[in-house]
Amino acid sequence: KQEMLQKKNAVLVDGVILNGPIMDSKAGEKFVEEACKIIMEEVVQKADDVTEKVCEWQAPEKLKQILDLEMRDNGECHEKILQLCRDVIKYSVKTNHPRFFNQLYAGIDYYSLVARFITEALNPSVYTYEVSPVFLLVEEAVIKKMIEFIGWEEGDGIFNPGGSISNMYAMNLARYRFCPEIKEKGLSGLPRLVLFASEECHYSMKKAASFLGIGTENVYFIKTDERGKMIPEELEKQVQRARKEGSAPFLVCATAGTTVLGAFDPLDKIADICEKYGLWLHVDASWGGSALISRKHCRLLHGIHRADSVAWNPHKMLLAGIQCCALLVKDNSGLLKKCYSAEAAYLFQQDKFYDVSYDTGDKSIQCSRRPDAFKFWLMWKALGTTGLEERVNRALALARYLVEEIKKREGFQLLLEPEYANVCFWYIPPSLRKMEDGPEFWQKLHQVAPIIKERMMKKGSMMLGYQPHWGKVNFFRQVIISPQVSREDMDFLLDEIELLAKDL
Ligand code: ABU
Repeated sequence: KQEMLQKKNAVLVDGVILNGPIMDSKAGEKFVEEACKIIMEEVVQKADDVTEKVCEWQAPEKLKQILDLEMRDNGECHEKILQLCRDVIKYSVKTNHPRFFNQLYAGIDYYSLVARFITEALNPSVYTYEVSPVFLLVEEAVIKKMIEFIGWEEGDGIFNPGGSISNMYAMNLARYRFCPEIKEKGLSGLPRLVLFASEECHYSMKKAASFLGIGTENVYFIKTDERGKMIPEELEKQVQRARKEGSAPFLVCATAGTTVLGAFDPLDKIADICEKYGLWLHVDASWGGSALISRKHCRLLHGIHRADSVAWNPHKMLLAGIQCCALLVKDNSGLLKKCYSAEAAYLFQQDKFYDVSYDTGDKSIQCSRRPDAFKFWLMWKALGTTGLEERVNRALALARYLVEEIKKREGFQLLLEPEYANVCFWYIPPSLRKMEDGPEFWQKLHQVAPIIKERMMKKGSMMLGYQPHWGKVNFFRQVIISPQVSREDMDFLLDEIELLAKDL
């Protein structure tokens, strides 16, 4: 400050020197360089190393102490901050580890990772062409290609922060088509709107119905068959019931790849019913949409071209990096924009010097929006469609391998033959194997998966999820996604469960 004051042109306002920047760019650049080195060594280079731990479990109170979470009046030196970065990495779950099977995402894709580094560094917001020329064109190109895979001749779309948001967009869009005056007039005067989704649908349907003022009681859940698929005859019965009640059915949400069982609803038959009753058909293909890329497995989504909207998350099976979620809409007459636009004059001026149809941000309910399509685009450019297809085919082949191994091993019991990459099974430990089938057996089995899960996390050897589901006691859900995963990891998974549960 003294140095600056001695310079003859120092300008002070309210005691603040305004000459020159207040950031030390050189020190900042060095910090970024060193932090990138840590990211390379501790995250990227360890991503395929099975000798590393998947997680370094600590109870919350202990982790709070380790991390020194308090933010103080004075900043701390770079050395300390770099150590914090190392600690953050150490105690975070390594979702890119070949033995992370816990969620519907896993693994590392190097191209999408670099795309994320680029966008983090550039810090764009995707609303107008003037601030995001590249990312807007990329989004348009990606949406066009996804639409081709759905089988529509034309369409529209927008990337959103999560499949739940895409589902909410679709619900609101369907309602807007049903009663366009809602945008200005609001909810008063509307009939009781009813939508339909299967019992196995994602919980975002309830959230969206609640958030949009439709009400969770007006989501009619449709019975599923033993494989978790919506039963079309049950759907038709419920549509007729809603009509008899004097309410207004407007939307069917089918699921392509349910969260727990990985089931695909029969889209063609559901589309027949939607056509018959004039209902919007939305397909939540957040998880299963990526099967469209595979010539071998795209039949799972047979009939999807008849949908009015589709939610598809390339961050799941295709590893595009969280979050990468598109809502795709068959309508190409501007419905999306009509429904969502608010025409802010400070962003979407109509007298700009370029073609303002590229200012697509007003199709979104967001203002600031991340360039999520870019990571998918860079990865797609690098791998080609055949590279993406290979990923899907391999993940599903590994799932088949695991299923066959489960069938061979004593103590493992498959819940059902999977259609996709969710392999659901019970592990029956030695002490329960001779027990008679009955309430006591199931009550005891219910306690097994949580114990094994605790042990695997405390050891850090792997992570997979468990849950009870529709009257079925806790079972494991193994999800296979990452191209870093191999047959050996499938064998390890089964061996490790046996090892962790040998005294149970
Ligand atoms: N949107 C569903 C994600 C939850 C899961 O990974 O199971």
